[in-house]
Amino acid sequence: MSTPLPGFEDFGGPVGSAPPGEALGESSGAGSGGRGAPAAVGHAPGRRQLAPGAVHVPGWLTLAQQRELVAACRGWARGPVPIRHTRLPRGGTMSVQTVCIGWHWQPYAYTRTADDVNGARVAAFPEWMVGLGRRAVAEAYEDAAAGDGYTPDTALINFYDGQARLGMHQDKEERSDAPVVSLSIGDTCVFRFGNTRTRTKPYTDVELASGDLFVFGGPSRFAYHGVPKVRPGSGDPACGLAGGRLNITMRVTGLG
Ligand SMILES: O=C(O)CCC(=O)C(=O)O
Repeated sequence: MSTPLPGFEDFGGPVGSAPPGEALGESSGAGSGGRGAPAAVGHAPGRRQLAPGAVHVPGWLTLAQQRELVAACRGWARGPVPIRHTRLPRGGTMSVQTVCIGWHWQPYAYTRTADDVNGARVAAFPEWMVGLGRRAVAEAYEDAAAGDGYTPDTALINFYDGQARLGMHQDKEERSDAPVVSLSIGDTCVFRFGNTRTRTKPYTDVELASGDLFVFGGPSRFAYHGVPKVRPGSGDPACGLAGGRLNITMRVTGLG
């Protein structure tokens, strides 16, 4: 992978590293603690349910948490599997750039090694991110038990420059119907959240800004969704990104 990433350069930290998550271990209004800690339920101002099981929580991450996540993602983007434009089976590449942790996703399966990139085993899914996922689910669903029962084991980390898009698709390679937790950092995007039957209407367009949380599970887990537009220059560089948009989706693969 040799492509420079506008707005995502100046990678920090050693290859494959992730920070201990000092800010990420703190409450973001959603409780605290790591993997073993119970996910407490906090108050989420602006929380909005788009459909049953699909919840948007604006401004869920603090700026400090966003910066830590950006630093962690920069480390993962360097390796052991570098971030890349995913190649599609019928030719062509995705405009978004992706790196995975825990499990490697390529269309349309999960593997431990990135056989379509460099054959390396992907970085481990860190404990602190499990805790973050638990707090996200608890907060979005206002249900501590839902958070406690959530153990994500993979994340797709997508970087969008101003031109990148993501077509309407379902996340359906997982053998689990546990929720998907989506965190957005940097430029605002239009996130299109549809229905479970077709990639066309009806759908709802929602703006996902830096720090926003979006969780989709339950009856919405297999809804079509996509990113038709990113708004270049809309992000605050204090989030750690000079430009572009970073999105992290945590999932439970259900694979052993
Ligand atoms: O970037 C986003 O907000 C959505 C990402 C997504 O749909 C995916 O990774 O499957």
